[in-house]
Amino acid sequence: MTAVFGHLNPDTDAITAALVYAHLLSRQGTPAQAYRLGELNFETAFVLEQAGVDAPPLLSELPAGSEVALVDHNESAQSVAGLKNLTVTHVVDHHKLGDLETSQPAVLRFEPVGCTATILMRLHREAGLSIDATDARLLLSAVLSDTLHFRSPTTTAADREAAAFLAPIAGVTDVTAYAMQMFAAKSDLGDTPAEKLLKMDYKVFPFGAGKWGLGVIETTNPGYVFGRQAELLVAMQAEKAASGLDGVLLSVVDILNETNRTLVPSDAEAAVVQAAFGASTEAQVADLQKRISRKKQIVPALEAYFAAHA
Ligand SMILES: [Mn+2]
Repeated sequence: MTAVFGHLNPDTDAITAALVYAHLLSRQGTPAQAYRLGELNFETAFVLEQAGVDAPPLLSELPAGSEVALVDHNESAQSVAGLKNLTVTHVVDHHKLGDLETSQPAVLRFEPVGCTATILMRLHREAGLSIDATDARLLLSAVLSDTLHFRSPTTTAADREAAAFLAPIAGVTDVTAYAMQMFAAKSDLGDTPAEKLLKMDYKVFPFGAGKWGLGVIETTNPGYVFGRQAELLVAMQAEKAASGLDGVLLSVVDILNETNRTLVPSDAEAAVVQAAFGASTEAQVADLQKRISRKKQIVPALEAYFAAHA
């Protein structure tokens, strides 16, 4: 049984891609089981409830040599502990290639599109396989989530085509209204502890000789998040110390206005932010303006900075 999973601190794409790819692999003769590497965020919980689908089980540890399929990630820092001891048989991803190593030839499908779901839709069509209403809803939800309803600069024509193809199969007649429901669910953060808010959409990247943690909170209600700024900065400092990181940033992305104001816990990060983005930090907040994509706008600028200062 191949274990299929998306990245740590999973988002909607990571969860739905695992579910749909496990289903596709099984239909193609490779028995597979979807897993998750963390708690569902509020948007993903809403999506699964709407689709009438249970969350995949939490993956803790796999015996060495177990066959795994990675979706929506490929870097070991974002994957299950001990990935190097597992047999990666498949990767379907839309992120930059990181430190991926395989012990055997593997099926690799990478495309520079806005969402893993877009690639999964193509895999079905290339195989001549239909997509049922449930899988179509899961995939559509992931497209809307990852592209922020086509607002993100990561959005491609292929993502728009995928959504247009999937919506009627999913029975979603008003895609905009459904996207707004998803974003409302995502923004309803209640009394979630600050440490959890930081980690909800959080990835660790190797930069230069060190590692940085980059969190994002995509919300229609940034005022709520900034109301908790002091707690979040404390949580960021604590995570930096606990995980031995060189820097931590938390970007608060206003989905509707397409802006990014980023929390900066110390002068060390502020100096890098100034150099990499030309943005000054005032009262521990840097205005990164229209840079709303971690993948396309935040990580490349930081990589370029660290490459130049190695
Ligand atoms: Mn994704």
